[in-house]
This record gives sequence, C-alpha cells and structure tokens, in this order.
Amino acid sequence: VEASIPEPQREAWKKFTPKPFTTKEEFGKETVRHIETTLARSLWNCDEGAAYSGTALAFRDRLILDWNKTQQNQTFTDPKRIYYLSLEFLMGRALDNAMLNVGAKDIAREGLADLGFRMEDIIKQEHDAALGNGGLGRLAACFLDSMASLNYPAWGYGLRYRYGIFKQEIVDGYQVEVPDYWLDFNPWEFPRHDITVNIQFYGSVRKWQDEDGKQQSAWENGEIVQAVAYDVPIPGFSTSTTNNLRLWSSKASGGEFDFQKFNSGEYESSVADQQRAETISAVLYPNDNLERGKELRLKQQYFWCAASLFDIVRRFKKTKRSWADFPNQVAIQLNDTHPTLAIPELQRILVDIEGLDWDEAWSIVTKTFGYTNHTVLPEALEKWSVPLMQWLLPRHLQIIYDINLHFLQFVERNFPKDRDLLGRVSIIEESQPKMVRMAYLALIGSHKVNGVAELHSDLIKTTIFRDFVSIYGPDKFTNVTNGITPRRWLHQANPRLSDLIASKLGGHDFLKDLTILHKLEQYVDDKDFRKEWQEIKHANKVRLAKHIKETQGISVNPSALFDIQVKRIHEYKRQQLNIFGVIHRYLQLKSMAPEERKKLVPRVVIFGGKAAPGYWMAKTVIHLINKVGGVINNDKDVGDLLKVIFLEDYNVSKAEIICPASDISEHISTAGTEASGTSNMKFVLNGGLIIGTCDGANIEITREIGESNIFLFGNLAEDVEDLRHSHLYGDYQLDPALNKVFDEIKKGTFGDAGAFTALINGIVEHGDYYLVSDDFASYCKTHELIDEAYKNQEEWLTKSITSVARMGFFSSDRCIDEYAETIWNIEPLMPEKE
Ligand code: OX2
Repeated sequence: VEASIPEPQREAWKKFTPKPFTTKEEFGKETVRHIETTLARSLWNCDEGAAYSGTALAFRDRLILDWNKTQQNQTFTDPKRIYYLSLEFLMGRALDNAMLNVGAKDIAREGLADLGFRMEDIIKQEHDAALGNGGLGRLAACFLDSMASLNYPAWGYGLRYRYGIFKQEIVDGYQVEVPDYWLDFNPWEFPRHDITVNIQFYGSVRKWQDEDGKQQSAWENGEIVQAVAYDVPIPGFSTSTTNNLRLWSSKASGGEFDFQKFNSGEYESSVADQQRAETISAVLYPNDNLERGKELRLKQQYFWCAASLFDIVRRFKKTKRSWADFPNQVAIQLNDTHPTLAIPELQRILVDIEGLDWDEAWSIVTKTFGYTNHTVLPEALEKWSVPLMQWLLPRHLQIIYDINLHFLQFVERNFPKDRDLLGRVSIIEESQPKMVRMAYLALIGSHKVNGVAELHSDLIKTTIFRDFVSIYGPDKFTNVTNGITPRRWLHQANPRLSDLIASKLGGHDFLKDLTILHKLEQYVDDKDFRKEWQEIKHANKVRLAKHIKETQGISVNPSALFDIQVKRIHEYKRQQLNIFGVIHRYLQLKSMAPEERKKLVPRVVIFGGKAAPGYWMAKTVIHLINKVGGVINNDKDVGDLLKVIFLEDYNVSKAEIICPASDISEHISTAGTEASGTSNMKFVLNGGLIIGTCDGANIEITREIGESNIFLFGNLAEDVEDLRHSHLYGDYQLDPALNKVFDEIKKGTFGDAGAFTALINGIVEHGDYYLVSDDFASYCKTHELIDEAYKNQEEWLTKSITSVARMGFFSSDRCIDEYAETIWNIEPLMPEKE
C-alpha cells in the first residue's frame, strides 16, 4: 500500500496529527471551539442543542482518529473481514455510547458542568437513529458494538434512509404516524462523495459466443442510479478498534441535474428524474415480520446489495490475490433474506465481468455467504414475483434460474424417486404469477444457515427447511442464540446497577466478559448489597414514573408492581392477551369487597410499541389498550390499584429508561412464533423478572436462570398445530373468563364496541389462530402467582439478583464469537500499540 505523503515529510505530518483530549479542560476547549467555529454560535446563543452538537463533534473527532488507525491497520494487515449486510440498523443515540466506549464520560460531565450544562440534559438532545423496525435491526446494532469491542475486522453495510421508522402519536386512542426526518444535524456520519457506485436497473441482456465458443452475457441499456457512501464510526468498548458502518444513499447519476434535459428546457422532468433516484433510499419500510412485495423495496434491496458488493470486490481486488482466495478473505452474513440478491450479484460479477467459469464462481459464492433466518411466520417470508424481477433485474433472474437448474439437477440425481420433492424445493414457486422464494435462494447460496435461538433453529429444520435437511444433511444448519450488548443495556441504561455490580466484582470487567456476573451469587445474602439493589430498582421506577408523568400526564405510584410489555404490536406477540387479562383483573377488582381489596398488590401495566401503518388488527389492539386505560385510570373506585399506560413512540432511547424499571415484563407470544426475542434478555439483565411462554430465547433464559426464577405459562409449540386444528374442526369452548371480558367490551364499557368486533371475532369465530383463549386461564393464574410472589419482597429480590448473576450467556459478545468461529472463520485484529 502506498502512502500519499512521501517518507521524508511523514515526520512533519505526524507532529501535526491531533491528539485525543484527556482532561476536562482539553475537552472543554474542543467543545467550545466546535460551538464557536463549526457551528458559528457563541456564549450568547449556546442552548442545550448547541452544547450537544459541540460535545458530539468533540467526541466525533476522537472516534475518527481511532477509526483512521483501525482502517489503516486493516489495510496493512489485510485479514479476513466480515461484512454484515442488514437492511436495518436500529442504533438509537450515539453520544452516550461513544462517551462510555472511549471511557471519557466523566471528563465530559465535568467539562460540561464547567460550561454550565448538565450531562443528562445534553444527552437527551440527540435524535435517535431509528433505521430499523424492531428486534432484527437492534440485533444488528448490538452486533456492531460487539464486533468492534472484540476487535473483529468487521463492516456493516446498510441503507441511509432519509426517514427512519415513523414517530408514533396517539390521538383519541388511535395511532397516528408522523415522518421521522432525522438528518437535520447528524454529526455521526461522514459523507464520502468520492466513494460512489453506479447501480443499474431495468435494461436487457445481450448474449453471444466469444472466440473460444464460450457463452457470454452482458446486462445493458439500463437506467443508472448512483450510490454514495456515508460512513458511521463504530467504537468498541475499552479498545481503540473503531469499525465502519457504511450506509448508501441514492442520487441521480447525472450529478445535480441531467444537463441535456435541463438545457433543452425540460427543467421539470430533469428535476423529476433526480427525485425518482433519491426515492430509493428515502424511507424505511415500516413492517416488522411482514413482507408486501413492493417494487421500490426490491429496488432498495438491489441498490444496497450491488453497492456493497462492488465495494467489497473493489477492496479485495486491490490486494491482487487470486479469486480462489476470495472466501479466505471475505465472509458475508445475510441478516435475514433482505440481502439475498447479493448472491446472484456476486455470481454475476464473477461470471459476466471477471470471466470465471460458472462452477468456479459458484463455489466461491457459496463459501462466502452465511444466512441468518429470523422467522418462520409465512407472512414474513420474502417472495418476489418473477415478472417484476424480469423487468427490474433481467440478468439476475436468468442467473437465479441457472442456480435453480443446477440445484434441481443435483437433487434429482440424489433423490430420483421423490417426484414431488423438486417442486417443493424449487427456488421458483409455480404460482400465478411465479414467485422467487428468497429464503431458498439464500439457503442454497450459503454454506451455513442459522436460527436465532435453540427452539427456532430446531423448528426451521422441521418446518420451512425440512426438505433441505434431507438434501444437504443437518450440518449445514446451526444455531446461534441471540444476545444483547451489556454496554448499552446495562452500563449505559442502568449506570447505578452497573456500578454496584462493579463494586462487588472488582471493576467493570464483566462488561467485556459477561459470564463473570456469576460471581454475584456470592452476595445474594449480603444485606447492604440487597438493600442497594432494591433501592436502585426503585429509583429506576421513579425515573420511569417521571417520564410517564411528563409524556402522558398520568401519575403512577412507583411502589406498585410495574408490569411492562414493550415491542412491536403484532398478533403473534399477543398484546391482546395482555389487555384482555387487564380487563379480567379490572372486573375482578370491581367485584371485590373493600376488605379483599386491601390485600391486593397495586399494579401499573405499561404497554409500548408501534403497529405497521397498514396492519389494521394491530392498530385495533392499540386502540383497545388506550380505551381501557381511559376507563380504568379515571375510575376513582380503583385508584392506585390498577393503572394502564400506553407509552407513545417506543424507541431505543425510551427502552433505555423502560428496561431498568420493570418488576415483571411480558414475553407471551404463541409458542413457536417468536424466533428469539431480545428484550426478554434486556429486562432480566436489569433485575426484572419475566412472565413468558415456552418460546424463543425464553426457554434458554429459563435453563440459565432456573425455573423458579421465571413465570412460564401456556401451551407448548409442539401442541399448537393440533390445537389450531381442533378450533376449526373439533368442538371448541371459549374460555369462560375470556367470554366475560368480551361481554364487557361488547357492552360498550370501553367505547364503541363495533371498533373491536373484528378483534373478538378472530378469536370467537375465526379459529383463534394465536391461541389466546387456550392460554387465557393459565395466563391469568400465573399473574395471580406473580401477585403472591411480589408480596414476599425478600424472595423476589433473591430471584432478581440470582437471575442477573446467571445471565452471562446472553451477551452479544458470546454470539459474535460463535459466528466468528463456526460460520465466518475470522480472527480478531488487535489494534496497533501506540
Ligand atoms: C425478529 C424476530 O421476530 C425476533 O424474534 C428476533 O429476536 C429478532 O428478529 C432478532 O433475531 N423481522 N424481525 C425479526 O424477524 C424478522 C423477519
């Protein structure tokens, strides 16, 4: 690699390289310099927003110095790299994370105080980077943190949406979506106007025979859109490794305007072309676990895959290695099927452009990719219509057909007797219109396929990928149970708990090796420790109560049992079960004598989460929760015994306040539907207990923390199919208590009953697909057990401490090490010593 500054001048250069600040004075100096010169503000007009910006810019400078060194080190050493392709990165705020990861938060706090600002107020100024829907996008963000913290040479590749997930407002109990324009001031990204890729769409394929008689193909005459790179530095915790998240933004290829059109007077149409190009990266599709087959979404997917692969191949080619070396240098992980087009795209690059033979290319492709599946829900499995793909990506469709042909020939050779098998496993579904099954393409083009929790990884082998286990054998399939970064979800969200733990474990090393937490069990009987543990939980509940008061205007008693369910609103996640349970509790309470009521444990039931804008049933559930809250919260007769809160606009920064404040959180999906869940881990790591079904990672959480420390209920995954069948064809009885709840809704107690007819009928008349009625009795019973258990605060506290001590397994560091070893075959690259 050649440096641009010649050898003799390098010493001078090095003398001028900025040094990172190490004192509060140096930090203050940098911050004020940025406020006065970068932002053109002064001490006369520096509000909290400007103070945030100055602080962020000072930290950005620090990250960039480490980022440059990390990238140089990678370029010189040229290790195998992992490229994580995800259409979503749900990052949340960056400043607090940057301060903690570089270990300079205390310096900044003091420096800001000297300038007259409080750290807490400054942190709150930042807009969340909300480029994701839920668990899948947040997982990608936790993985970036872990990859940098463990010094893996890793890149994230995504799209730079101008609008992230919408902001949610609740108006008259209904969800209203407001656009999330977040780029007004974003100091965490670096536009790289010099790093661009031209991306083609539409056009046609020309085929010919070359001099050697070899069949050649070229994709031509398409429309070109330009991809521009925006880089986001990802600092590791307590290491100088700072990795790169590269997000692509779309732009018209002719620069600002198409000059020809512009000059010939077609001003409007030239502006329209530009806008059309920019539409590609304009907005994140707001669906979680649901695919709708929109053309623009397919464009997004190809745009991002093609730009990322061009970049990866360009980096590889600079090293002048042979193509056979590609999989030894490059691992690409597909976060669900959204980036599956990267598979035919790499095959196209190798065959059409680099001139490799089909088989040689295909062997490189399959060694390079790994595919993570995140769902078995049929409505979330991506399929693209063949006519659409033919129109938008004609050459890729041909390549997909050829991949399919080779694959089906292989299957036919090995299973000559099974005639139906070919139709079942074909990448092309023979429907009207024909569809490309993206999960099959991802699986066939990858060397490993993994699920995200044990139960889920078992389920994919017996359901959606069953035939492929026979074809490839079981070794192609593996499990990597999800995890979360303890930096954000313990240290940042719950600093007091993190410090209390550190005081017992001799420092914060557990943030780098979460298994160390097990040593906490020694202190489970330590009186002072217990007292402080309990005080911290209470303080976190007070913090949340304050937030509820400020945002919803409702006062809640922080000594009540806080019962929280926050996640995307989805029928399979069963917020409806929760709210029906709340109504049941309300009815019971109303029928109790005053003496009985005195024995009750006061409860605050808190919901939060967004519904996809087109998901009517999910919106109905939000509406019901708000209506029920309106009635119960204003019922004087109930008082503090029961409150129902719907927290507006649930997002990452709100989760950081919510997760440390639960006594109980709810993870109550129909068994077999939630692939893993990750908020379950966040709540337990912060000392909350959980009520859950035997689903996803709940099962492994139970195994780790012990059955006596979790409240499990409900039917098992293996029984779901039979139950569904019996609903439709057997004689089927609705749960009587649930029936009473429905009667109350139908009476109009919670407003216009007609608004909830479809919700009730789904259960009463249309087969209760999500088994709400089947699980209702055991759900309510388990909540009674929770009430009883909560009365014994000492035992509850023991459960809380013991659970945290046993949560070491659920660090995303453990996941990333597993991926690195079993799928990516990569090693950490330690930063160079100063
Ligand atoms: C989510 C899954 O629903 C959730 O169970 C899992 O924890 C998370 O991914 C991370 O693995 N879209 N979102 C998911 O799957 C899909 C598809």
